Amino acid sequence: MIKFANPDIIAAASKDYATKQDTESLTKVLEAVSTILKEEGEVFIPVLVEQDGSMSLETLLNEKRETFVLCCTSQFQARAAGYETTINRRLSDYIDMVMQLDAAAGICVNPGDDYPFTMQKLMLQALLAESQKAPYSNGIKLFKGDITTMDVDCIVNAANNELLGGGGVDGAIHRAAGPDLLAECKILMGCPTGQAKITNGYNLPAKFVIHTVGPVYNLNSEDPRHMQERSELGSCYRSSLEVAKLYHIHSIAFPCISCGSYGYPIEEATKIAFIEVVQWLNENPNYGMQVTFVCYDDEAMDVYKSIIDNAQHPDPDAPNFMSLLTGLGKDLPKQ
Ligand code: AR6
Repeated sequence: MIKFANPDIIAAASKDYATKQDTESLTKVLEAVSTILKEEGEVFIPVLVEQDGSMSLETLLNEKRETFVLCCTSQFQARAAGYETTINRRLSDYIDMVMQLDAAAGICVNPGDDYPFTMQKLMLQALLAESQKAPYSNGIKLFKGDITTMDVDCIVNAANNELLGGGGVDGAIHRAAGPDLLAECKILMGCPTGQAKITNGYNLPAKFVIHTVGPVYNLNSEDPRHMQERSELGSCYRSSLEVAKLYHIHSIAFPCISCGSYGYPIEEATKIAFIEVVQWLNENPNYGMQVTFVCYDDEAMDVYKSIIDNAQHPDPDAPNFMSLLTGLGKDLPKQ
């Protein structure tokens, strides 16, 4: 079960602000609102249902007789304020709607609480604009070291079909995340090769882990181009990025999938990783995804660096994948 921020974090921060009344605690309330906006959290909006079935928003007036539209961070808060009938809307849609109401000066969050919090339209507009701009631009970085230490939204695990842990990077991730990760993996019922499934990150600095299953490199394959493995490995990168996007993830770190026990030659695997990632970034130019390729040792790092170097200084006789990368290369890091 993936946990998202609960809108009640706004209520907790308002309470703190009500007692302290300082800039730091005010900033925390605004950060909480911003988090809920970005995570597309929902609020409960008290409404008045007329006899003819039409609905109007519940409001209150402040001492300056300005009108504030009400919303609550939970059903409990709505009831505490005496409102039985509520509708659920994403906080961002609700603020959008309030911005269109000329008569409204702003919103009042949790009017029945001991610590209601009001926000004028100007502040709402700023928060909305901030939440709508991509937190990152698209980009690719290299990092040498242990993926479990990375402070990113999500790390990718090179797992096996059972998703029940293993050696290599899989073992390292399970050790660092703690036993809750295995417990969550058990309910996922495995994962087909080339696909990806997401869990929480538990004790890891990363909030999420995306588990993908790379192909085992078949040395005895009758296909000298290993097309099946290529396509499955490419699919690992693509599926992981798609799952990440679904969960509003904006920074993701990949290990060298299949390049350990599964035996994929690192030069080939690295080309596929770059092609898939650069293509995905170009298909999602405004999403804002920071991708880090994590190399555990110098050998892997040298291979990744040489790909970037070749893409930026293309050899006229370069193989096809290089020209593809060169054409797409605006997201590659500067050497
Ligand atoms: N951080 C970053 N990269 C690492 C780390 C780490 N802590 N540890 C190893 N690597 P592998 P596979 C690199 O074998 O080939 C597992 O048992 C490593 O140097 O972990 O996809 C699973 O359960 C290599 O470059 O994954 C599966 O059964 C890369 O991670 C099977 O192995 C991948 O090596 C999957 O094999």
